[in-house]
Amino acid sequence: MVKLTIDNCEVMVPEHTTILDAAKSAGIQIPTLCYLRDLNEIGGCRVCVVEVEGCDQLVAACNNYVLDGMVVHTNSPKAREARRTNVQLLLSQHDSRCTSCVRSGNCNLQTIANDLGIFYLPYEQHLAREGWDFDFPIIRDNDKCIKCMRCIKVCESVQGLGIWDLTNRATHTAVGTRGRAPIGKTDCVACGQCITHCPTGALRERDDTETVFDAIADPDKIVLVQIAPAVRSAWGEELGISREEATVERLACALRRVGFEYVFDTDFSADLTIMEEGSELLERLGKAAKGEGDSRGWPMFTSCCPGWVRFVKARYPEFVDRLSTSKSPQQMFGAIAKTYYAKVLGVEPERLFVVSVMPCTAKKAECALPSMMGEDGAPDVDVALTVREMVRMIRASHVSVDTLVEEPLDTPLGFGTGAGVIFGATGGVMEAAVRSAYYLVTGKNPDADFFTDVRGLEGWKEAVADIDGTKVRVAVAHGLGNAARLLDAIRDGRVRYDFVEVMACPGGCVGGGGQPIHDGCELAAERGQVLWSLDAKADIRFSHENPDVQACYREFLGAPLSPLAEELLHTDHHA
Ligand code: HC1
Ligand code: SF4
Repeated sequence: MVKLTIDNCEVMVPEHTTILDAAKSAGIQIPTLCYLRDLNEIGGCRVCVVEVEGCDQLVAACNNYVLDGMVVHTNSPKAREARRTNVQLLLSQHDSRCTSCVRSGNCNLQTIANDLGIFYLPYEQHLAREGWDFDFPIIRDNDKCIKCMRCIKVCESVQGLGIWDLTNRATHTAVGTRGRAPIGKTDCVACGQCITHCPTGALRERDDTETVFDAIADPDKIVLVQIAPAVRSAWGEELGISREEATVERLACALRRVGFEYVFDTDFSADLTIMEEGSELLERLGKAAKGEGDSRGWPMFTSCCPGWVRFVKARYPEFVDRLSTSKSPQQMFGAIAKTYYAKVLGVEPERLFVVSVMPCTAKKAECALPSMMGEDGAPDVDVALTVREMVRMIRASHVSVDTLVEEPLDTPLGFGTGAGVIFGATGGVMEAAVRSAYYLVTGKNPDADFFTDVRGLEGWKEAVADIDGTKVRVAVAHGLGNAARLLDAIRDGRVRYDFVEVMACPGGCVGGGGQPIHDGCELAAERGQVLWSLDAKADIRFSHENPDVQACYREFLGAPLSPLAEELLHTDHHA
């Protein structure tokens, strides 16, 4: 152990503890901007500088370690003055019009500047004034970039993509796409991880809220909204509602007050996805067992995460054929809404305007794919909103959250099973699929918890699911860096699997790039627990037992993989 003094407090911490963590253990919160634990510990922003007795220079607390007998002052005049100057210099290259910034009120730079009493900017401002493709789901505004490098690091180290890089030199240093390519021409998969790891408003999603408000105001349109599984784990965070209170039924109430006519659940179509994807897997395994050829190759990969699908197309095109042809639950919902549900309502499909609320930014790109349009050329899903956009709409609609009550979702697309809920956490799609595969093979249900081997946050998990004697080799990865390692191992013949689930974001959709932002905090594990416990409490925990899914097959689709199901619920990833 090391004994030191920080701001007149005696502190005992293990060796190799940073000054930042040592201070934290004594209840002293040193401000940081660029720091991200284990990811970005470069000491670049110089906001965490502290004075150490005996040292001529101030030191960064985030990447300097404690020494026995050290005496640290985190808020001495010298440290405070340097911190203030450093923040003022950052602001000299920062568009500080906070009122028109999406991160106003949730910006670490804003908070630190305020706490330091910076109420005027002494240095002349130089802004970048760069252009951007505002149609892309990820928007970069370099006037707000403080060059903390977090986006570079998360994209490179966690997602293995390396889209961002430093551009220019000296005072003109900026962050942009590597080689300054237009963002749409890079391999960016639009996962949004750079957004949720940005400390300011330099990165944000394309805002589609006005399009939705316009649709709601249009008397000719019937506006439906679907709520993705992982949204229920996090939507209350920005609104100050506890996890217990922030139920999907309360969210239904909020969305109706915003003006949505029907509120449905993507869990419904997650169950539908299991029926289609599970049947596809079993059909392919059956053919393989009979020795019938299959040119697509193994394993079969899940295809519900659009960031992952874009990643395969961009970086591993030889594996595109191995993606399940099943559309994602978001897209299946839209396709069913504009056909089956239009019939239930007895209205022309053109009148339906389908919105989805997703924990994801890549869903915006997915719903715009040419392969995700109906026969008439209209999109299955008209607009995909992130949770952050949805929260802005709730606020803009003057909904007072303490008056929200639990309201049932609409039927028949508003019911999902426990298996549908866990889609939002890494391993959940696999677990849901194995539960129903067991039934489809044997005609009887296993215990709902018979296969839990791929739960947990390890980056790459593998297991063998025993389906009544048939061994199915499965793997689960989350975070595209982990996915790349897994794909390389498959390509090199080091591992062999039958079925693989990949989610682009760490933790799965609960850690999605469209979720509420809490600077420097990873909440995927906590949010995932919400979904696992909703599943444990659910009355129905098997996708094939979803009565609304059963009715949809009985009344409309026929059976999984029927010609109509193929037409509406499957896609060609090459298209
Ligand atoms: Fe997801 Fe999915 S789980 S991809 O993370 O398969 O976004 O929540 O909606 O479509 O169901 C996201 C979540 C989501 C789809 C489902
Ligand atoms: Fe990288 Fe994802 Fe950001 Fe694109 S959206 S730059 S892939 S982190």
